[in-house]
Amino acid sequence: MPPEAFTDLVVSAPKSAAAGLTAVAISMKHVMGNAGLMRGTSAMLKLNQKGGFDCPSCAWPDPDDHRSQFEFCENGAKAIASETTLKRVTPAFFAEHSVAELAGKTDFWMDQAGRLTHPMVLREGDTHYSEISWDEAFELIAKELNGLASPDEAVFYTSGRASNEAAFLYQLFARQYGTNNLPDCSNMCHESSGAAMMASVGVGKGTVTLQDLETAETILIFGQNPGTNHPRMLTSLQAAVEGGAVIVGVNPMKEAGLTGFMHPQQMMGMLGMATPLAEEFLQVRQNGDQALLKGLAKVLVEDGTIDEGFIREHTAGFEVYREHLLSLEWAELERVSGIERERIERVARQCASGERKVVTCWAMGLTQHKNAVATIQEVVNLHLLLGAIGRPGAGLCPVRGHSNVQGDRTMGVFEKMPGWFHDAIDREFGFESPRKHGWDTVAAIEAMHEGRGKVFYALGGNFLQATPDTEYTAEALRRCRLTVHLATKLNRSHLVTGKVGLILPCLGRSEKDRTGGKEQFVTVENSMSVVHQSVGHLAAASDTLLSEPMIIARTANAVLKGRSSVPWLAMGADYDLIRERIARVVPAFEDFNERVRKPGGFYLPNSARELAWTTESGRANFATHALSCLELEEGELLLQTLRSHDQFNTTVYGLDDRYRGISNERRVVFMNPQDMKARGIGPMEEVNLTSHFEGEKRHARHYLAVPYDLPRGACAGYFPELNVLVPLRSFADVSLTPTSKSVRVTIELAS
Ligand SMILES: Nc1nc2c(c(=O)[nH]1)N[C@H]1C(S)=C(S)[C@@H](COP(=O)(O)OP(=O)(O)OC[C@H]3O[C@@H](n4cnc5c(=O)[nH]c(N)nc54)[C@H](O)[C@@H]3O)O[C@H]1N2
Ligand SMILES: Nc1nc2c(c(=O)[nH]1)N[C@H]1C(S)=C(S)[C@@H](COP(=O)(O)OP(=O)(O)OC[C@H]3O[C@@H](n4cnc5c(=O)[nH]c(N)nc54)[C@H](O)[C@@H]3O)O[C@H]1N2
Ligand SMILES: [Mo]
Repeated sequence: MPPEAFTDLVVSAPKSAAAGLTAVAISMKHVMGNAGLMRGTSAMLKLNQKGGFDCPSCAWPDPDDHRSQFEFCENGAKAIASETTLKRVTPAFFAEHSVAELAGKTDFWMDQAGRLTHPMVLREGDTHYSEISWDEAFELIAKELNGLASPDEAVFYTSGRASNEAAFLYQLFARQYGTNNLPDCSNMCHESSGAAMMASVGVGKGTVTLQDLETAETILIFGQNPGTNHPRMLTSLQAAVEGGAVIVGVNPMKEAGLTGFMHPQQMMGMLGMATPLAEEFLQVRQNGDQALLKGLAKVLVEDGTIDEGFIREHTAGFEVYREHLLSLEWAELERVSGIERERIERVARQCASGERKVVTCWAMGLTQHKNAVATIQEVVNLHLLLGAIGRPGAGLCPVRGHSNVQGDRTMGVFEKMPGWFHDAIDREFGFESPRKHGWDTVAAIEAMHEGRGKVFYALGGNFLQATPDTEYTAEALRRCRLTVHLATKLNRSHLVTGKVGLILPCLGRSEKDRTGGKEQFVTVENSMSVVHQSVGHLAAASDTLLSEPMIIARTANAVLKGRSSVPWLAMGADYDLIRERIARVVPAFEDFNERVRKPGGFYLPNSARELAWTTESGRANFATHALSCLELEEGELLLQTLRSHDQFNTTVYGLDDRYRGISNERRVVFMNPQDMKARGIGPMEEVNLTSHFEGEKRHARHYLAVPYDLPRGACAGYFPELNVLVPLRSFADVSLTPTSKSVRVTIELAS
């Protein structure tokens, strides 16, 4: 596990606005520092442009028509800098550093080491990785996979950066090999949103476009930190504010990106003036959103400002929901949400004002709790009461994380795809895919720990660091016969291997892909269901790299030799052939090759947006759940694990969290000053954290306590380090998403 040394914390006042000139300076520093002047500039100018490549950072969409020359943000720049770095992790690097030595380095150090260049193997008993040829690597995988007693002993993980083409080939390979064990990062991310929305409105994706957001009258932002994680969203929020929208931020932390925004490309931003954003900021209690949402809905019902026509025509379950709302006590809603009735009434009346053009955005602050699905269904309930769905300027906006996490699902990366999808691939490829549901992330970890999962193959990501219960997951991976990682950069998952470990290095998004001797492009789907091209322009980091589709195709070809009629190698060498198959299997992808070549790509249809309800009831469902909130025991605090400004998930770009006033340290825990006082903890004093779950205790030692404006009982620290505290079996009802934002902890002074 990473070292526990401090790196010299400097704390200053948190910022009240995001972006501005500092952001421009910092983007340039990251890109130029890492990639060199020419490589860096040419990468940035192609970013998110038609004919350029899709930013490998977040999934926020690009404007349909008015792209500026700089369609990127500070954190996109950091992602590009990290990928286009001139440093290399070569066979010589691995000869110099043993695996044990590498495991003692920080995640930040590993990212700084540079790009992986050669396929590498760590054989049983070896202390160092050594080079292996591509052919030999594929043969090794084939031998292990074909030696398993059942295909269900293999696990195929996907991280959300994989292209549609790679994802489609990958799930096809796993299914023809014979398993649905396809866990993905979505299991830890927006699974709760998908599960909630599918049951309520029949689709698991957002129903709005950028245009809707920019023309909304009210925008509710729950549990999201756009200034850091979706900075380009701030441009749309600013446009909405200029059009008269009221923004309501709901968050236990006063995030800079919610309270103000300085646009770096505009003079006002240069001068350091912020456009005020959240007009109403509700500092909700940690996990208190469900109560707040019920309060908003109760006001609408009691005021009689609901859309009765919409409810009659489109919905089911209203009466039961109405009775439930009327039975709730205000005192209880105020206590659980931490927000006074008067403010809840004010926001509800804002939502009901004008043409009721309301957009609700949310991210991990809602999805990673035990009652996440119920809470998100409460968001949907609110929109159904207002009729605020499927109308211009109104709708649901789960803001996705990884740049193609939504597309990966569309392509069938899911442990439980519906029957029609299986029928379609069976018909297209002439085999019978398994129908038994596979393992999601949590189930896969348990299976590997118990010896039921024996081979682990990862299409990108950093499974060990991203998943809960780091020690337990590490042991699960060590018990495998083989672990395989398709990756661009070295990470900790590569250092905790099965008996044999393989690293297969691949091309990044920013790079020219000349697989099969021709210029290839890939496609992605953003958070608003636009499918478009991504074309890399830089020279490959190394001549030895293969593309993701080619690595998957060659894996499949080696494993399924003689057992498959799928033309793996031909598809791996020509992505048009993959897209032809996608067009025949995945709905709404007809003429994919032709349509995706049009600049800007195309929108996928969304039935809820069309007011067509593909639910069991054939209507949009009000979901009625009892009021719930995680109640703490005496002395406990509720810890959330979140992202700093200098990281992309488990990739750490730097040690600052600028907007929260933190410099040069990640080992911090943000606490309410009174909670600190009650424990005799002074500012910046060293503390130990213990998490509590069903009698089990987990520990994180040597953190510095930073007093912060948080509700009583809430505290916060950074993922991935604090994943050691997240219990594997603490997950959301229905979606099984780990409860990374609801960890019961006690904190005491380190002695
Ligand atoms: N630069 C950068 N961009 C990224 C990422 C990155 O790591 N770096 N990650 C990408 C990915 S995969 C994802 S999923 C997204 C994540 O984007 P976010 O969801 O914005 O990420 P988190 O840092 O987890 O922040 C969660 C927010 O929810 C708030 N919160 C926590 N608990 C609660 C609660 O109980 N109620 C409410 N209302 N709020 C709460 C936190 O205070 C914080 O503001 O970003 C994507 N974009
Ligand atoms: N405690 C806690 N845990 C969390 C979260 C949290 O908020 N709190 N958030 C969860 C969320 S929302 C998510 S999405 C997951 C993220 O989980 P993952 O997706 O598994 O993790 P990442 O850090 O995004 O993966 C980074 C690695 O991907 C590889 N990579 C980068 N680019 C490419 C590429 O183009 N191709 C390939 N093949 N590999 C590439 C690099 O080797 C890099 O080290 O973590 C989850 N875990
Ligand atoms: Mo995510």
